[in-house]
Amino acid sequence: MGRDAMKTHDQLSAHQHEIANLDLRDLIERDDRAATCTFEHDGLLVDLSRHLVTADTFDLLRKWSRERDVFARRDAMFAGDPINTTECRSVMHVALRNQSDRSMRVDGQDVMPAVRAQLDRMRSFVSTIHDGTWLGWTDKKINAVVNIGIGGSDLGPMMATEALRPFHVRGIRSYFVSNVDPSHLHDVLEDLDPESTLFIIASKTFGTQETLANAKAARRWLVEALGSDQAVARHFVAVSTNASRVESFGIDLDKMFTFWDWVGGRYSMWSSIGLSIMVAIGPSAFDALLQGAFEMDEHFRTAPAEENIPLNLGLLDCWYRDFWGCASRVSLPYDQHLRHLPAYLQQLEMESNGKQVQLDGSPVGSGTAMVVWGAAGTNGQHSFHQMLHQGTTVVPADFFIARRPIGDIDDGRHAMLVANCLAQAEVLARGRTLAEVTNDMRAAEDGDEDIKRLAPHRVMPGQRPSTIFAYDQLTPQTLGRLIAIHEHRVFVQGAMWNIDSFDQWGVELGKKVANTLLPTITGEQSGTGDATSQRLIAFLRNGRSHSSS
Ligand code: G6Q
Repeated sequence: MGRDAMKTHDQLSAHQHEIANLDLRDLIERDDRAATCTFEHDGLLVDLSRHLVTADTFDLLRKWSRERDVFARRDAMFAGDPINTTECRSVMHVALRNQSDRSMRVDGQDVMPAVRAQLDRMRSFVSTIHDGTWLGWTDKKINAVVNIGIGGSDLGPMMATEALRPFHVRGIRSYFVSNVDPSHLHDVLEDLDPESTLFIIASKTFGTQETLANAKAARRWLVEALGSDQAVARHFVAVSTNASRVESFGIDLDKMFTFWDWVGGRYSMWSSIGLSIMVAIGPSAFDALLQGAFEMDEHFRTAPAEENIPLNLGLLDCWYRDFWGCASRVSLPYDQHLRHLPAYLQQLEMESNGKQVQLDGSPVGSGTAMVVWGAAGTNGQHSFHQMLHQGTTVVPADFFIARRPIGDIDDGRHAMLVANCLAQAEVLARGRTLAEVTNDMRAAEDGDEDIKRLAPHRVMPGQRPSTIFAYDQLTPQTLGRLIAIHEHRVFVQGAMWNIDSFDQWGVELGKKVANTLLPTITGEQSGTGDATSQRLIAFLRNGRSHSSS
């Protein structure tokens, strides 16, 4: 860290000590709260009023971000510079949703013609599925699409497909198989008719063990049912960057949709990895998804620091991680369709920023990615929210809530959803003091003995920060905006910590070691793995006792 940044860091530390003594109840009532802590972008409200901050906090955090050159790094990303330094790659998922006529360059080459060409191929293919000109091997119309992929080739498409369920094209059901546990594919195939099922094999590398094993199993299932290898051509398409592996798997290249090494797996739902999303919602809704993301790219690229939503969100994350010691953040969509959002954000943030060294290889010297977790509300209220309210750890919370549900299905329950969402945020921030609990108990005519015994258990500490993301309806455009905000928020965190947010060496080592252990587990080889793995393999292969082996 440079000297200036160090000074600002010290100022922020001192400022944190001052803020720690302020009551969030008072902060919330301050007149400047709406001006300094709420951000609105075309119907999307990001409310940061319930954070442990003052206007000075934001000033200091933004100063710190100037010293860490966050906007310069952002500009380098948009310019196609190889900011993924450990893999020498550009980071250009923003090109995938560029709706302007600006060129986007990687190695001096405008990638927009290739991006648009792939999108056109996807649109034509999806239209043939929808209008029934693409038929299965026995000339049946396709009515089920199974995306086989894992990690970035699964979580984004699955989250978005589920989020946009009200926009699904009728007559096609979507399924996602990721786990190599045979039960996953088995349970999905159980309900499907091979004659009308299409598989999308989604893998950037086309070398991921789980995906290839599941794809082979799906192909066996299909060929056995339809009685011909040739059926594969009508029931399998691939999405990948690796044409030769796709071909050796047995999928013709005219059935392959491509993307590029400058698209990271967890940033790839906007590329042809989003084919399953497009099949589910149709090309124009997919365009709206891209449009929403593009709007946020433009906002992130051009909005001044004071108004920049991803910047301020990312800075707040660093504020809690670096100065309050918060190790986790909870994601609480009060929107059933966003129930997979926490898992998606978990990968986005933890895989991107779960790093320990800076770009030059030296230790970061502070905490990095928080543990991101969560579940849809109101369900979580009947479970882990207890810990959020009264546990000993402060967990900043993100709430997501729509102004109105999609379609004509409301009978007053949406108002309950809103009430619960706002109530949770309020209780987390305001808590319940001993005096308030005591008064309530007196009003309920509880005896002194009971009050003395029970009141401490009912006290809520409060002072627990949260963000509200409020939007009109969960449309494709809104989803695009929300996801792009989070991609850029994660970018800001990474820039502040000076780490490479776009590599994933931990994930890759895991893949490699699993491939090394496999032959010992199948019995083709022996002795791979460390002593503990070998004992466990003996137990798992033969049922021999762990200790006696
Ligand atoms: C994402 C990660 C990882 C990856 C999967 C699947 O950023 O690198 O989650 O997406 O391991 O990889 P393939 O798409 O290559 O099968």
